[in-house]
Amino acid sequence: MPFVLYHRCICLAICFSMLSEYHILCLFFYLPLRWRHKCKKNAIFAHKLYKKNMGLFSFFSKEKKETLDKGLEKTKIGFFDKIARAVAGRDKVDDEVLDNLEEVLVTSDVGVDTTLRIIERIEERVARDKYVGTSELNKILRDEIAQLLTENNTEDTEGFSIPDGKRPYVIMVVGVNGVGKTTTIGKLAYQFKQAGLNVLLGAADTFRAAAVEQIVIWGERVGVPVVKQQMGSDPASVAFDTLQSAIASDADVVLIDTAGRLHNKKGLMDELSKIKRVMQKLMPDAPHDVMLVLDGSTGQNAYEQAKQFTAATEVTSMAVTKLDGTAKGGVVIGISDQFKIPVRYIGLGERMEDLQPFNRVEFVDSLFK
Ligand SMILES: Nc1nc2c(ncn2[C@@H]2O[C@H](COP(=O)(O)OP(=O)(O)OP(=O)(O)O)[C@@H](O)[C@H]2O)c(=O)[nH]1
Ligand SMILES: [Mg+2]
Repeated sequence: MPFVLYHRCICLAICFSMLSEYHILCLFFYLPLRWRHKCKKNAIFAHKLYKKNMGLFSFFSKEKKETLDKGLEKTKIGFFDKIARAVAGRDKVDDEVLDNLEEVLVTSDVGVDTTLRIIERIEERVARDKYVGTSELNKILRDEIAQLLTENNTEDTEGFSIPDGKRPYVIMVVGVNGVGKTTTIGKLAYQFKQAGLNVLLGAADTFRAAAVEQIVIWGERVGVPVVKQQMGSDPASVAFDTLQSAIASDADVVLIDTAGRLHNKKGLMDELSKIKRVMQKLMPDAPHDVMLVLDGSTGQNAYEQAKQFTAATEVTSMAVTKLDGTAKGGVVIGISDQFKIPVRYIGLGERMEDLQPFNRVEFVDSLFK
């Protein structure tokens, strides 16, 4: 044993032999106290960290809310203008006000069926409460629309998580030309990446050279790899390559871009089936989500597209884009009410941050704020 160590051991033994029972008792209590103090310090640190993160979280949700409010501004202005005109000079919600309100909802692209359901609910409420003043109409409308939408059996999803055993999770994005498919893919890739997921994009719109370029630019912007082939190559082959590469690289999510197509073009609709079949050779349950993108600024057209596209091919979710810059945002209410397929996302601008999970209560709140 080296001398220094030997010396220290001797000193420690002497010190210990000099300790009274009192000292040993103190040590016995002091150590746990010190340990508690350390734990407490850790707890304070953890609390501070939590508060800091909550601060960050509320900052993000505040920013999200602002984007939603701003994106729905035009719809809101148009809607309230019409409501103000519908109730002008009247104190009480009566048959005439309800007739006017029906017209307001239909002309705000809410859709006839959903409008009738909303009016029916308000009629019931007016009959129940006997006297309903027009000043309360906005609040009642907000309540009834929110209630109507949340009665649907699909749940709002805040964020995204990969279901068990579905990794890589494959989302194939479909829709007619120019509705915002590629842009939505870019925004989704951004969101997934922010959430810490490994994302891979497949440039299966091989119809135009610019389409491949566009998704490559999104990939660079977001920092996500893109699998591509030359323009004119088989989209199914690109999808196959993408999924193969995702499996090999242990990716979490795959987003497949497809060319815009009309529901009645049989050849093009068959191409979608082929893309699915080919991917299923690698992963029998792929694609896990077929997302239909609809351009909200086309109002009732978007609704018709949803009807026709969902009848022509299997669609499992929807995204409604371009709600900013349009007064036709009410269409989301009709689509969300009328279709069993959930609206998962809404597009509120061209920036990568401008896509939000569709939360029905938040949407209606923002509309009536
Ligand atoms: N203001 C606004 N513009 C959007 C939104 N989403 C997409 N766009 C714009 O809509 C245009 C068409 O978007 P794309 O993503 O190219 O549409 P696409 O469906 O991929 O088009 P094709 O591939 O030609 O069928 C682009 O100029 C986008 O910037 C949105 O939420 N708000
Ligand atoms: Mg595109």
